[in-house]
Amino acid sequence: MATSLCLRRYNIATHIDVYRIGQPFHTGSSLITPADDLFEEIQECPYFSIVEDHENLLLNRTLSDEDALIGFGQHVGGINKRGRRLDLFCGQAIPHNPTNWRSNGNYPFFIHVSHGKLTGFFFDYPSHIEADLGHSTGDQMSFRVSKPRLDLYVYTGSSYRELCKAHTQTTGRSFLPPLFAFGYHQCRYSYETEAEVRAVRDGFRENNIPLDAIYMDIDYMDHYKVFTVNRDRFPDLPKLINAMKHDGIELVPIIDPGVKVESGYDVYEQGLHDNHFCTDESGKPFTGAVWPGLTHFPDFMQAHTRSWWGEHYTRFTELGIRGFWNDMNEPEIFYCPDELDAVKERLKTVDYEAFEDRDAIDFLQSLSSWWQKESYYDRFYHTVEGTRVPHRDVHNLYGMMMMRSVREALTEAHPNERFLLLSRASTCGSHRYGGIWTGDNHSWWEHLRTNIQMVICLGMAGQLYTGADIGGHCDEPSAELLVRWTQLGLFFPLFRNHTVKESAPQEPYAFPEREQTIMREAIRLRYALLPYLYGEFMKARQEGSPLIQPLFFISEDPACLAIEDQFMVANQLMVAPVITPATRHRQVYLPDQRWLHISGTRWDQLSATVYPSGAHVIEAPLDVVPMFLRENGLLLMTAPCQSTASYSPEVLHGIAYVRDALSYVYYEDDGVSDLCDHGHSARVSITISRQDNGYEVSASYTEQGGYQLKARELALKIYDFEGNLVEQTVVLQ
Ligand code: MIG
Repeated sequence: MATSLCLRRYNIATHIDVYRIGQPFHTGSSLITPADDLFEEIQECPYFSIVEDHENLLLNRTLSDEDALIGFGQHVGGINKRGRRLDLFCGQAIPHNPTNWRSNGNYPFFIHVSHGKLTGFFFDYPSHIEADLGHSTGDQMSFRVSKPRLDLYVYTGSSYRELCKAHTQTTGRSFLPPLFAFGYHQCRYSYETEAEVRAVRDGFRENNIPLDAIYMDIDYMDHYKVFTVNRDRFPDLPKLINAMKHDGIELVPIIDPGVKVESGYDVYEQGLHDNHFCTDESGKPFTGAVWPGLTHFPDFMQAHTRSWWGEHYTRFTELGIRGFWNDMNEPEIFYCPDELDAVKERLKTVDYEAFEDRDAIDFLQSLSSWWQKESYYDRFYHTVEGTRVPHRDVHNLYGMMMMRSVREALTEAHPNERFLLLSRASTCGSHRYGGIWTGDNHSWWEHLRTNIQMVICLGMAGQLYTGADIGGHCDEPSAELLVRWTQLGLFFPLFRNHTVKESAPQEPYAFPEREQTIMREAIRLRYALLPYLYGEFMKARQEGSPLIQPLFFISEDPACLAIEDQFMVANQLMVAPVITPATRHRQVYLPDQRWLHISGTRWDQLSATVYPSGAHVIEAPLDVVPMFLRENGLLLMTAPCQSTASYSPEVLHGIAYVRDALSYVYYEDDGVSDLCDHGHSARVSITISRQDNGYEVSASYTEQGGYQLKARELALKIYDFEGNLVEQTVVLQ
């Protein structure tokens, strides 16, 4: 082991230090990467022992028995990943199994909890990190970084929220999603024709199930050529887009980065002509194969390529499209043509008579080795400011740079407008450009729990707009599983049902009356919760703190550290979803205080019961998702609409649980423009305090930048500490 390390430190702010090793690549994940000359050389890092091991860097730290390691974004392995191994290298990660150490997205941010002390770490590093979180040796965590250069951010503070804020101070705030992004979305691989898309619209509208978006998967394209539309299947896309908009539904097309090699195809020809593609060893465009067959991959590390690529999206936005999902951008590569050719050649020489031979059997077994080889990542290069950079060295940035390209182009083409951008691959900092879906999960009950854990850890890393494929991507859910998953998904920003090719229909209306009714009410509950959910998302975004939080964010009760199947939606509402089959009860842990248990199917017929702190078993019939409102908490709802296009929360229905006094700030903006970032929004400050003979309620609002508050009235159900109800209405004037 060599120890020629150059280790330096710079103190960015009281609670943020950066430790720099060698000359790190400027990833763009961090917005505050300090210049080299600010750093002072030091001998040791107080947090890790750091050694160079061949080409790698090894960072080790001893753990005490009860230390927790919390975070790491969407990797499988719980909220507390102590005892796990992770491979931080963006990759297609099917299935989301406990021993699948890869993930589509990479978030090397975590919080080390040790004897009540919290320290946050962010490895600003664009390639492979192997994290051993006490897996091989129970009392050691270690990180093996593939090159000896790195910026390690260290955050200190006394609360989880402070550390998360420090991380968003470093990596930026979430992008601004449009209001329609908070509606219910329906997807499948694929609605293949215009007629199918219309049928989905009809299915939702005829069954009175709210819907805001229908996704178009790869079959809408002409031979999977990116930025084309198959005219046989979608003869008049502009007309379809308008018809859907008329019904309050946005169409969201998929975009894959691979560009089909086909002479005469404009995207391919332009890419060749202007050197937009990643290059191989010899400097020619690198060829891999994905859905369209042979493809080249845009070099998103180049600024001119980013603006070229992003501009193509305006082909759709000019027709009214307001959202895109960007897939396959780890990038996923099925194969390289020479490997397939080699297999074909060998097949010609096979002596079929000799198939009993061990050799022949080995050969047959080796036949799939050409598929998705990791070594394909060693075959191409990016150009970064005139220098050739091996893809592997910047691998984890590909998805983020693709998103950056789209976001920047759309901001330029449509200043002030909001777009929903989703990505499959991502890393720290990606959230500035768009949100993510958590990749190809399965219709397994286990993935409900995984869904909660992923969304929580992503939010901690700043990635607020997330959700899993509801119902599961691979396989088919039972009616019960889909019901429970819909009841869970309704609390997460991306609320999207999606399934794989050739699976059974997974739209809620494809299920029997009983389950369909429950799902309709669950989706309506989501729309009813929009005043709370949307407002809290925007507040979380402004503060740079998570929206969906584990219980230990709001309670110091040490037992909360072990609870991974209950969560807070902002600071007022706790949810304890049912995540196991044939279950009609749920164990719930209520920390610190009394909670108001809210239960029911219809949003406007919720019952409320007071529970003391502690462990409880509560009833959770199939049509109920257990919710709890904290002491002095307020939950605002409004009558659900069929689409956010007609969202107008004039009457805010509040459930309040008042011990002595509560204060809450409700937030509203136009949902479509970025004017809210320039003060165009309204806030209502609500206080409710207990008096000898009832409550004193005050609600005063401020409108800024010319925005006019939609809310006109507050209709409150106020529960006292014992659960007695008083109704009170306040006009906002
Ligand atoms: O290799 O476009 O995660 O949501 O339906 C599969 C087809 C490619 C993976 C995405 C999934 C999408 C599917 N895609």
